Amino acid sequence: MGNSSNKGFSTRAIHAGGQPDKETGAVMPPIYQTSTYVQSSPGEHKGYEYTRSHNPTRSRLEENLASIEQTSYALTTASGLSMIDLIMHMLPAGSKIISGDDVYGGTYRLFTTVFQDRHDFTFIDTTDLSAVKKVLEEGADLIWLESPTNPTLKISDIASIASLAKNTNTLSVVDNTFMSPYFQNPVVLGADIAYHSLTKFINGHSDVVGGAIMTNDETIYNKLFILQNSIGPCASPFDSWLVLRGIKTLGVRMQRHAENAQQIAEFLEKHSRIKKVIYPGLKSHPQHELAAAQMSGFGGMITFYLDGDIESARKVLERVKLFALAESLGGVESLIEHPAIMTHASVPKEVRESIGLYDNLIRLSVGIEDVEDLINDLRGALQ
Ligand code: P1T
Repeated sequence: MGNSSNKGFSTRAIHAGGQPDKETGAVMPPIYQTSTYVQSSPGEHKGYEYTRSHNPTRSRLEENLASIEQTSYALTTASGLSMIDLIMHMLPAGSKIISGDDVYGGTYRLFTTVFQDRHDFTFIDTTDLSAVKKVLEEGADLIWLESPTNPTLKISDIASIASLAKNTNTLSVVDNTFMSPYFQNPVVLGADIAYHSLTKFINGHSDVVGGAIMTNDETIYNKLFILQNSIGPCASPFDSWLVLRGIKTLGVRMQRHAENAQQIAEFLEKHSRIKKVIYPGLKSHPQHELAAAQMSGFGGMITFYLDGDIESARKVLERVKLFALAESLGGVESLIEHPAIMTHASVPKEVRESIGLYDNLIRLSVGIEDVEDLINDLRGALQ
């Protein structure tokens, strides 16, 4: 990282891991698109043997990610879910895992299908501190928080939960995908691991699928590195390079995502066809004060309930022109989606409805286009 560790966020985002190439002076890092590395004698090499274990482009990305999340270590994988897979493999069989009850549908599916026979999962509302305290005191090996949650944007008190977890020897992991390291730093707040789907805001251009963890704990990093190398879901050199490039504009992108989302949330809150808008930056959000305290901005995600049924929701989703009807989030372009049919279809209907994920719920990933155009698009679709 050179001397950028004491610098501001965007300076670190642009420079960490970005030292000019020693051989050529290239200002942008080379894409080391190689699977293997020559050895001068068996076992004698320059630190690189095989790209599943190490790759210089990926090392630069990991150096950068640790810097922007303010941790000592970062490790990447080829998708967000494959990183969760490594974390679940890191725990001994029979571990007790507490998870927020409103997590990304794919995370829920991984917990309740692939790992349901290996570990013991309990899903709770992690916004309820006394409920969290109770389950932690009963004994747990890991607590998995998403804050804000996907898609109902519930905010959990990261510092308090991390401190309760420390007292009970429970590992705390925070899925920080929705905020990105620009607006929230879970490890600085006391959590053991910050987790990200790099696919979203960090890369920011909807052209890579990737995952990462950042931590100060060397033992956790080493265990996950061994699993990454043994199981093999490594991020490719080209994807690593694209994410490294995307991160350079993370600060300005997040500011614009949040400014646009605030205006759109306020527009929707006044609209007669909308029953309820959920956005952490609205005073009406149940954890608005907590959000303002632990995040430095409110992000680009908005969820709203239409005053209508699934058919009215379908019409809105079909009528938008600028918002693309698509899964995923966090790119520069605005996306709209229907969680019950799309991203959270793997969550059973009764579980979905118990957490407020009804058929009239629509999720927006607000991009960085001109906000007037986005508002006009929504106004037209809601007419
Ligand atoms: O898609 P992948 O990179 O494997 O990341 C999974 C993931 C993890 N955590 C959160 C909070 C996520 O939102 C996701 C992926 N989410 C979507 C694809 C979505 O549209 O919600």
